[in-house]
Amino acid sequence: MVTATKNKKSKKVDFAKIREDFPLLKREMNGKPIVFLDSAASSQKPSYVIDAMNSYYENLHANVHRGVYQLSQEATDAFEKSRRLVQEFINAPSDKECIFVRGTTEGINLVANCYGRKFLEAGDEVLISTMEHHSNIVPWQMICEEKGAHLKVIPINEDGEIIMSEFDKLLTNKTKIVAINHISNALGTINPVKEIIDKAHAINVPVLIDGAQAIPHLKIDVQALDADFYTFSGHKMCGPTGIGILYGKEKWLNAMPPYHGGGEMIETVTFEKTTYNTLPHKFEAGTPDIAGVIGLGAAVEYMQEIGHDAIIEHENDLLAYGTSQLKQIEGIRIVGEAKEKASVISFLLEGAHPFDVGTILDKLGIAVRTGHHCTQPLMARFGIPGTVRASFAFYNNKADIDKLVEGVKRAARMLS
Ligand code: 7TS
Repeated sequence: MVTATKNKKSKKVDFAKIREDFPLLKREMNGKPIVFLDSAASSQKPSYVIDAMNSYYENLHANVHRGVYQLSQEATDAFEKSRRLVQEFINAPSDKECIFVRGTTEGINLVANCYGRKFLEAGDEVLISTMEHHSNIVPWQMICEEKGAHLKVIPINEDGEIIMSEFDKLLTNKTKIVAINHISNALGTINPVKEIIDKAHAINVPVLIDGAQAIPHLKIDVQALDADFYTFSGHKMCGPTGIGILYGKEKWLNAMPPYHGGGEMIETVTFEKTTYNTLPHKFEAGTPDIAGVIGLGAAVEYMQEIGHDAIIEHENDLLAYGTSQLKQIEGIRIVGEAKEKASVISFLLEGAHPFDVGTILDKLGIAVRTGHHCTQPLMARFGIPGTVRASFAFYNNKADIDKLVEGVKRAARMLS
Protein backbone atom coordinates (compact mmCIF):
# COMPACT_ATOMS: atom_id res chain seq x y z
CA MET A 1 0.00 0.00 0.00
CA VAL A 2 1.05 3.60 -0.50
CA THR A 3 2.51 5.41 2.44
CA ALA A 4 1.64 8.99 3.19
CA THR A 5 4.49 11.49 2.93
CA LYS A 6 7.08 10.40 5.46
CA ASN A 7 7.16 12.07 8.85
CA LYS A 8 4.15 14.18 7.99
CA LYS A 9 1.06 13.28 9.93
CA SER A 10 -1.85 14.18 7.72
CA LYS A 11 -4.21 16.83 9.01
CA LYS A 12 -7.48 15.58 10.42
CA VAL A 13 -10.04 15.57 7.63
CA ASP A 14 -13.72 14.90 8.24
CA PHE A 15 -14.45 12.51 5.39
CA ALA A 16 -18.08 12.07 6.48
CA LYS A 17 -18.55 15.79 5.93
CA ILE A 18 -16.69 15.65 2.62
CA ARG A 19 -19.10 13.00 1.36
CA GLU A 20 -21.85 15.60 1.70
CA ASP A 21 -20.13 17.66 -1.01
CA PHE A 22 -21.18 15.10 -3.63
CA PRO A 23 -24.85 15.57 -4.59
CA LEU A 24 -25.04 12.38 -6.63
CA LEU A 25 -24.19 10.22 -3.63
CA LYS A 26 -27.56 11.22 -2.14
CA ARG A 27 -29.54 9.48 -4.91
CA GLU A 28 -30.85 5.97 -5.07
CA MET A 29 -30.21 3.19 -7.57
CA ASN A 30 -32.80 0.44 -7.94
CA GLY A 31 -34.65 1.83 -4.93
CA LYS A 32 -31.60 1.60 -2.63
CA PRO A 33 -29.22 4.35 -1.50
CA ILE A 34 -26.41 4.23 -4.04
CA VAL A 35 -23.10 2.61 -3.08
CA PHE A 36 -20.76 3.99 -5.70
CA LEU A 37 -17.71 1.76 -6.12
CA ASP A 38 -16.74 2.56 -9.70
CA SER A 39 -14.54 5.60 -9.27
CA ALA A 40 -11.72 4.02 -11.30
CA ALA A 41 -14.05 4.39 -14.30
CA SER A 42 -15.03 7.95 -13.36
CA SER A 43 -15.26 9.76 -10.05
CA GLN A 44 -18.28 11.69 -8.83
CA LYS A 45 -18.17 15.51 -8.75
CA PRO A 46 -18.42 17.84 -5.76
CA SER A 47 -20.71 20.88 -5.91
CA TYR A 48 -17.60 23.07 -5.92
CA VAL A 49 -16.68 21.81 -9.40
CA ILE A 50 -20.25 21.83 -10.73
CA ASP A 51 -20.79 25.38 -9.45
CA ALA A 52 -17.52 26.61 -10.99
CA MET A 53 -18.62 25.37 -14.41
CA ASN A 54 -22.15 26.76 -14.09
CA SER A 55 -20.79 30.10 -12.94
CA TYR A 56 -18.47 30.20 -15.94
CA TYR A 57 -21.38 29.77 -18.34
CA GLU A 58 -23.55 32.24 -16.43
CA ASN A 59 -20.99 34.98 -15.91
CA LEU A 60 -17.84 34.57 -17.92
CA HIS A 61 -18.37 32.82 -21.21
CA ALA A 62 -16.57 34.11 -24.28
CA ASN A 63 -13.96 32.47 -26.47
CA VAL A 64 -10.42 32.60 -25.09
CA HIS A 65 -7.14 33.99 -26.42
CA ARG A 66 -8.72 36.17 -29.09
CA GLY A 67 -11.03 38.94 -27.88
CA VAL A 68 -9.77 42.40 -26.98
CA TYR A 69 -12.94 43.01 -25.01
CA GLN A 70 -13.03 42.63 -21.23
CA LEU A 71 -15.24 39.53 -21.12
CA SER A 72 -12.94 37.52 -23.36
CA GLN A 73 -9.97 38.70 -21.33
CA GLU A 74 -11.65 37.51 -18.11
CA ALA A 75 -12.46 34.13 -19.66
CA THR A 76 -8.84 33.82 -20.82
CA ASP A 77 -7.58 34.72 -17.35
CA ALA A 78 -9.78 32.04 -15.73
CA PHE A 79 -8.70 29.50 -18.35
CA GLU A 80 -4.99 30.22 -17.88
CA LYS A 81 -5.38 30.25 -14.08
CA SER A 82 -6.47 26.59 -14.34
CA ARG A 83 -3.30 25.79 -16.27
CA ARG A 84 -1.22 27.29 -13.46
CA LEU A 85 -3.23 25.34 -10.86
CA VAL A 86 -2.48 22.14 -12.74
CA GLN A 87 1.19 23.09 -13.04
CA GLU A 88 1.37 23.51 -9.27
CA PHE A 89 -0.65 20.33 -8.66
CA ILE A 90 1.86 18.12 -10.50
CA ASN A 91 4.88 20.36 -9.81
CA ALA A 92 5.63 20.96 -13.49
CA PRO A 93 8.52 23.38 -14.05
CA SER A 94 6.43 25.54 -16.39
CA ASP A 95 2.76 25.95 -17.30
CA LYS A 96 3.83 25.86 -20.96
CA GLU A 97 4.47 22.15 -20.46
CA CYS A 98 0.87 21.47 -19.43
CA ILE A 99 -1.20 20.83 -22.55
CA PHE A 100 -4.98 20.63 -22.33
CA VAL A 101 -6.24 17.47 -24.03
CA ARG A 102 -9.52 15.57 -23.88
CA GLY A 103 -8.16 13.02 -21.45
CA THR A 104 -5.56 10.30 -20.97
CA THR A 105 -6.50 8.61 -24.22
CA GLU A 106 -5.85 11.76 -26.21
CA GLY A 107 -2.64 12.48 -24.29
CA ILE A 108 -1.21 9.08 -25.24
CA ASN A 109 -2.41 9.35 -28.84
CA LEU A 110 -0.77 12.75 -29.11
CA VAL A 111 2.61 11.42 -27.96
CA ALA A 112 2.35 8.19 -29.99
CA ASN A 113 1.59 10.24 -33.10
CA CYS A 114 3.88 13.23 -32.71
CA TYR A 115 6.85 11.60 -30.98
CA GLY A 116 6.37 8.48 -33.10
CA ARG A 117 6.25 10.34 -36.42
CA LYS A 118 9.45 12.20 -35.57
CA PHE A 119 11.54 9.63 -33.72
CA LEU A 120 10.40 6.08 -34.60
CA GLU A 121 12.04 4.17 -37.43
CA ALA A 122 11.76 0.65 -38.81
CA GLY A 123 13.20 -1.89 -36.36
CA ASP A 124 12.85 0.41 -33.32
CA GLU A 125 10.99 -0.80 -30.25
CA VAL A 126 8.31 0.65 -27.98
CA LEU A 127 8.19 -0.89 -24.51
CA ILE A 128 4.93 -1.24 -22.55
CA SER A 129 3.73 -3.64 -19.82
CA THR A 130 1.20 -6.50 -19.72
CA MET A 131 -1.13 -4.48 -17.49
CA GLU A 132 -1.75 -1.50 -19.81
CA HIS A 133 -5.20 -0.10 -20.54
CA HIS A 134 -6.09 -0.44 -24.24
CA SER A 135 -5.43 3.29 -24.59
CA ASN A 136 -1.76 2.68 -23.79
CA ILE A 137 -1.55 -0.25 -26.22
CA VAL A 138 -3.49 0.56 -29.36
CA PRO A 139 -1.99 4.01 -30.19
CA TRP A 140 1.48 2.44 -29.99
CA GLN A 141 0.43 -0.50 -32.16
CA MET A 142 -0.91 1.92 -34.75
CA ILE A 143 2.28 4.01 -34.96
CA CYS A 144 4.51 0.90 -34.82
CA GLU A 145 2.62 -0.57 -37.76
CA GLU A 146 3.01 2.64 -39.72
CA LYS A 147 6.74 2.90 -38.98
CA GLY A 148 7.71 -0.78 -39.05
CA ALA A 149 8.62 -0.59 -35.35
CA HIS A 150 7.87 -3.30 -32.77
CA LEU A 151 5.84 -3.33 -29.57
CA LYS A 152 7.56 -5.16 -26.71
CA VAL A 153 5.71 -6.16 -23.56
CA ILE A 154 7.14 -6.49 -20.04
CA PRO A 155 5.69 -9.57 -18.31
CA ILE A 156 4.12 -9.54 -14.84
CA ASN A 157 4.01 -12.09 -12.01
CA GLU A 158 0.98 -13.85 -10.48
CA ASP A 159 0.48 -11.03 -7.96
CA GLY A 160 0.21 -8.53 -10.80
CA GLU A 161 3.63 -6.89 -10.47
CA ILE A 162 6.05 -6.01 -13.22
CA ILE A 163 9.01 -8.41 -13.33
CA MET A 164 11.84 -5.91 -13.19
CA SER A 165 14.52 -8.39 -14.30
CA GLU A 166 12.50 -8.86 -17.52
CA PHE A 167 12.23 -5.10 -17.94
CA ASP A 168 16.01 -4.89 -17.63
CA LYS A 169 16.37 -7.42 -20.46
CA LEU A 170 13.81 -5.74 -22.73
CA LEU A 171 15.24 -2.22 -22.32
CA THR A 172 17.90 -2.04 -25.04
CA ASN A 173 19.38 0.43 -27.47
CA LYS A 174 16.51 -0.46 -29.83
CA THR A 175 14.00 0.97 -27.33
CA LYS A 176 12.82 4.43 -28.41
CA ILE A 177 10.21 5.04 -25.69
CA VAL A 178 8.79 3.31 -22.60
CA ALA A 179 5.06 3.82 -21.93
CA ILE A 180 3.68 2.50 -18.68
CA ASN A 181 0.83 3.12 -16.28
CA HIS A 182 1.49 4.47 -12.81
CA ILE A 183 -1.41 2.49 -11.29
CA SER A 184 -3.19 -0.37 -13.03
CA ASN A 185 -6.93 0.21 -13.42
CA ALA A 186 -7.73 -3.50 -13.34
CA LEU A 187 -5.42 -4.64 -10.51
CA GLY A 188 -4.63 -1.54 -8.49
CA THR A 189 -0.89 -2.26 -8.71
CA ILE A 190 1.30 0.80 -8.14
CA ASN A 191 4.16 0.39 -10.57
CA PRO A 192 7.76 1.35 -9.70
CA VAL A 193 7.74 4.16 -12.23
CA LYS A 194 10.64 6.09 -10.70
CA GLU A 195 12.92 3.07 -11.01
CA ILE A 196 11.70 2.48 -14.58
CA ILE A 197 12.34 6.11 -15.51
CA ASP A 198 15.83 6.10 -13.97
CA LYS A 199 16.80 2.91 -15.81
CA ALA A 200 15.43 4.18 -19.12
CA HIS A 201 17.16 7.54 -18.72
CA ALA A 202 20.47 5.77 -18.07
CA ILE A 203 20.38 4.82 -21.77
CA ASN A 204 18.65 8.07 -22.90
CA VAL A 205 15.19 6.56 -23.47
CA PRO A 206 12.22 8.82 -22.63
CA VAL A 207 9.27 7.53 -20.58
CA LEU A 208 5.55 8.30 -20.81
CA ILE A 209 3.53 7.65 -17.67
CA ASP A 210 -0.20 6.97 -17.98
CA GLY A 211 -1.35 8.61 -14.77
CA ALA A 212 -5.11 8.09 -15.26
CA GLN A 213 -5.46 6.03 -12.08
CA ALA A 214 -2.69 7.65 -10.06
CA ILE A 215 -3.83 11.26 -10.18
CA PRO A 216 -6.81 10.83 -7.82
CA HIS A 217 -4.82 8.84 -5.28
CA LEU A 218 -1.15 9.85 -5.20
CA LYS A 219 0.70 13.14 -4.91
CA ILE A 220 2.27 13.50 -8.33
CA ASP A 221 5.53 15.37 -8.75
CA VAL A 222 6.66 15.16 -12.37
CA GLN A 223 10.03 16.71 -11.52
CA ALA A 224 10.78 14.26 -8.72
CA LEU A 225 9.79 11.42 -11.07
CA ASP A 226 11.69 13.06 -13.93
CA ALA A 227 8.90 11.83 -16.25
CA ASP A 228 9.22 12.92 -19.89
CA PHE A 229 5.46 12.75 -20.37
CA TYR A 230 2.71 12.36 -17.75
CA THR A 231 -0.93 12.27 -18.80
CA PHE A 232 -4.23 12.04 -16.93
CA SER A 233 -7.99 12.69 -17.16
CA GLY A 234 -9.93 15.29 -15.20
CA HIS A 235 -12.99 13.09 -14.77
CA LYS A 236 -11.15 10.58 -12.57
CA MET A 237 -10.12 13.29 -10.09
CA CYS A 238 -13.49 14.96 -9.40
CA GLY A 239 -13.28 17.12 -12.53
CA PRO A 240 -15.48 17.11 -15.63
CA THR A 241 -15.40 14.66 -18.52
CA GLY A 242 -13.73 15.65 -21.79
CA ILE A 243 -10.71 17.38 -20.31
CA GLY A 244 -7.29 16.16 -19.25
CA ILE A 245 -3.63 17.03 -19.22
CA LEU A 246 -0.57 16.02 -21.11
CA TYR A 247 2.53 17.17 -19.28
CA GLY A 248 5.63 16.97 -21.45
CA LYS A 249 9.16 18.20 -21.02
CA GLU A 250 9.66 21.31 -23.09
CA LYS A 251 12.58 19.79 -24.98
CA TRP A 252 10.38 16.94 -26.27
CA LEU A 253 7.30 19.08 -26.96
CA ASN A 254 9.43 21.54 -28.93
CA ALA A 255 11.06 18.73 -30.90
CA MET A 256 7.73 17.11 -31.84
CA PRO A 257 5.55 18.19 -34.77
CA PRO A 258 2.04 19.50 -33.91
CA TYR A 259 -0.85 17.06 -33.49
CA HIS A 260 -3.91 18.81 -34.93
CA GLY A 261 -3.81 21.73 -37.35
CA GLY A 262 -6.15 24.72 -37.08
CA GLY A 263 -6.72 27.95 -35.23
CA GLU A 264 -4.65 28.89 -32.18
CA MET A 265 -1.73 26.52 -32.93
CA ILE A 266 -0.30 28.77 -35.64
CA GLU A 267 2.02 31.76 -35.70
CA THR A 268 1.58 32.75 -39.36
CA VAL A 269 -0.28 31.08 -42.21
CA THR A 270 0.16 31.57 -45.94
CA PHE A 271 -0.93 29.14 -48.62
CA GLU A 272 2.71 28.25 -49.11
CA LYS A 273 3.74 27.70 -45.52
CA THR A 274 2.57 27.80 -41.91
CA THR A 275 4.71 28.44 -38.88
CA TYR A 276 3.59 27.19 -35.50
CA ASN A 277 2.74 28.87 -32.23
CA THR A 278 4.85 28.41 -29.11
CA LEU A 279 4.00 26.01 -26.27
CA PRO A 280 1.44 25.16 -25.04
CA HIS A 281 -0.66 26.55 -27.91
CA LYS A 282 1.16 24.56 -30.59
CA PHE A 283 -0.71 21.48 -29.32
CA GLU A 284 -4.07 23.15 -28.65
CA ALA A 285 -5.74 23.66 -32.03
CA GLY A 286 -9.27 25.06 -32.08
CA THR A 287 -11.60 26.40 -29.41
CA PRO A 288 -10.84 24.43 -26.26
CA ASP A 289 -13.21 22.99 -23.68
CA ILE A 290 -13.17 26.20 -21.67
CA ALA A 291 -15.78 25.14 -19.10
CA GLY A 292 -13.96 21.82 -18.74
CA VAL A 293 -10.66 23.57 -18.10
CA ILE A 294 -12.29 25.77 -15.46
CA GLY A 295 -13.92 22.71 -13.89
CA LEU A 296 -10.55 20.95 -13.84
CA GLY A 297 -8.99 23.93 -12.09
CA ALA A 298 -11.76 23.77 -9.47
CA ALA A 299 -11.15 20.02 -9.03
CA VAL A 300 -7.46 20.71 -8.41
CA GLU A 301 -8.35 23.34 -5.78
CA TYR A 302 -10.83 20.96 -4.17
CA MET A 303 -8.39 18.05 -3.95
CA GLN A 304 -5.57 20.24 -2.71
CA GLU A 305 -7.80 21.56 0.05
CA ILE A 306 -8.31 17.98 1.32
CA GLY A 307 -4.67 17.06 0.77
CA HIS A 308 -3.17 13.87 -0.62
CA ASP A 309 -1.76 12.62 2.67
CA ALA A 310 -5.23 12.47 4.19
CA ILE A 311 -6.69 10.96 1.01
CA ILE A 312 -4.04 8.22 0.93
CA GLU A 313 -4.54 7.36 4.61
CA HIS A 314 -8.32 7.13 4.26
CA GLU A 315 -8.22 5.09 1.04
CA ASN A 316 -5.56 2.71 2.42
CA ASP A 317 -7.86 2.00 5.36
CA LEU A 318 -10.72 1.20 2.99
CA LEU A 319 -8.52 -1.01 0.82
CA ALA A 320 -7.16 -3.00 3.76
CA TYR A 321 -10.59 -3.35 5.34
CA GLY A 322 -12.31 -4.33 2.08
CA THR A 323 -9.62 -6.84 1.15
CA SER A 324 -9.70 -8.58 4.52
CA GLN A 325 -13.52 -8.68 4.60
CA LEU A 326 -13.88 -10.01 1.06
CA LYS A 327 -11.19 -12.64 1.59
CA GLN A 328 -13.34 -14.23 4.26
CA ILE A 329 -15.97 -15.17 1.68
CA GLU A 330 -15.65 -18.75 0.52
CA GLY A 331 -14.80 -19.16 -3.16
CA ILE A 332 -13.51 -15.61 -3.64
CA ARG A 333 -10.29 -14.98 -5.55
CA ILE A 334 -8.67 -11.57 -5.48
CA VAL A 335 -6.99 -10.82 -8.82
CA GLY A 336 -3.97 -8.59 -8.24
CA GLU A 337 -2.27 -8.78 -4.88
CA ALA A 338 0.69 -6.50 -5.43
CA LYS A 339 2.55 -5.31 -2.36
CA GLU A 340 2.11 -1.71 -3.56
CA LYS A 341 -1.56 -1.27 -4.30
CA ALA A 342 -4.20 1.47 -4.34
CA SER A 343 -7.97 1.71 -4.21
CA VAL A 344 -8.96 -1.19 -6.46
CA ILE A 345 -10.15 -4.69 -5.55
CA SER A 346 -10.69 -6.98 -8.53
CA PHE A 347 -12.15 -10.36 -7.73
CA LEU A 348 -13.87 -13.49 -8.97
CA LEU A 349 -16.39 -15.75 -7.28
CA GLU A 350 -15.89 -19.42 -7.95
CA GLY A 351 -18.51 -20.79 -10.33
CA ALA A 352 -20.02 -17.35 -11.04
CA HIS A 353 -19.60 -15.11 -14.07
CA PRO A 354 -18.49 -11.54 -13.13
CA PHE A 355 -21.44 -10.11 -15.06
CA ASP A 356 -23.93 -12.09 -12.95
CA VAL A 357 -22.28 -10.92 -9.74
CA GLY A 358 -22.41 -7.32 -11.00
CA THR A 359 -26.09 -7.68 -11.87
CA ILE A 360 -26.99 -8.88 -8.38
CA LEU A 361 -24.98 -6.04 -6.83
CA ASP A 362 -26.74 -3.54 -9.09
CA LYS A 363 -30.12 -4.67 -7.75
CA LEU A 364 -28.80 -3.89 -4.27
CA GLY A 365 -27.80 -0.37 -5.32
CA ILE A 366 -24.10 -1.20 -5.56
CA ALA A 367 -22.24 0.12 -8.63
CA VAL A 368 -19.15 -1.90 -9.59
CA ARG A 369 -17.57 -2.53 -12.96
CA THR A 370 -17.49 -6.01 -14.42
CA GLY A 371 -15.66 -7.33 -17.48
CA HIS A 372 -12.20 -6.88 -18.93
CA HIS A 373 -11.78 -3.21 -17.87
CA CYS A 374 -10.23 -2.37 -21.28
CA THR A 375 -7.30 -4.65 -20.43
CA GLN A 376 -7.99 -7.72 -22.55
CA PRO A 377 -4.31 -8.80 -22.80
CA LEU A 378 -4.06 -8.62 -18.99
CA MET A 379 -7.16 -10.80 -18.60
CA ALA A 380 -5.64 -13.24 -21.11
CA ARG A 381 -2.44 -13.31 -18.99
CA PHE A 382 -4.50 -14.52 -16.03
CA GLY A 383 -6.64 -16.81 -18.22
CA ILE A 384 -9.90 -15.17 -17.11
CA PRO A 385 -12.71 -13.44 -19.05
CA GLY A 386 -12.83 -10.52 -16.66
CA THR A 387 -13.35 -9.63 -13.01
CA VAL A 388 -15.70 -7.79 -10.72
CA ARG A 389 -13.96 -4.55 -9.77
CA ALA A 390 -14.76 -2.42 -6.76
CA SER A 391 -12.83 0.85 -6.78
CA PHE A 392 -12.80 3.49 -4.08
CA ALA A 393 -12.41 7.20 -3.71
CA PHE A 394 -12.02 9.35 -0.60
CA TYR A 395 -15.82 9.89 -0.46
CA ASN A 396 -16.39 6.18 0.19
CA ASN A 397 -16.64 4.82 3.73
CA LYS A 398 -16.62 1.54 5.64
CA ALA A 399 -20.42 1.30 5.39
CA ASP A 400 -20.01 1.15 1.59
CA ILE A 401 -17.59 -1.74 2.00
CA ASP A 402 -19.91 -3.55 4.40
CA LYS A 403 -22.73 -3.31 1.86
CA LEU A 404 -20.43 -4.63 -0.86
CA VAL A 405 -19.38 -7.58 1.30
CA GLU A 406 -23.00 -8.39 2.16
CA GLY A 407 -23.90 -8.14 -1.53
CA VAL A 408 -21.09 -10.45 -2.60
CA LYS A 409 -22.12 -12.97 0.07
CA ARG A 410 -25.62 -12.87 -1.29
CA ALA A 411 -24.34 -13.34 -4.85
CA ALA A 412 -22.26 -16.30 -3.67
CA ARG A 413 -25.32 -17.93 -2.13
CA MET A 414 -27.41 -17.35 -5.24
CA LEU A 415 -24.88 -18.29 -7.91
CA SER A 416 -22.77 -21.10 -6.54
N1 7TS B 1 -5.34 4.58 -18.73
C1 7TS B 1 -5.81 4.00 -17.60
C2 7TS B 1 -4.85 3.35 -16.65
C3 7TS B 1 -7.18 4.03 -17.35
O1 7TS B 1 -7.65 3.48 -16.22
C4 7TS B 1 -8.06 4.67 -18.26
C5 7TS B 1 -9.54 4.66 -18.07
C6 7TS B 1 -7.50 5.28 -19.38
C7 7TS B 1 -6.14 5.20 -19.59
C8 7TS B 1 -8.33 6.04 -20.36
O2 7TS B 1 -8.82 7.19 -19.77
P1 7TS B 1 -9.83 8.16 -20.53
O3 7TS B 1 -10.25 9.15 -19.51
O4 7TS B 1 -9.11 8.76 -21.66
O5 7TS B 1 -10.97 7.28 -20.98
N2 7TS B 1 -10.03 3.61 -17.27
C9 7TS B 1 -11.30 3.19 -17.15
C10 7TS B 1 -11.68 2.16 -16.30
O6 7TS B 1 -10.91 1.53 -15.57
N3 7TS B 1 -13.00 1.98 -16.40
O7 7TS B 1 -13.49 2.86 -17.29
C11 7TS B 1 -12.43 3.63 -17.76
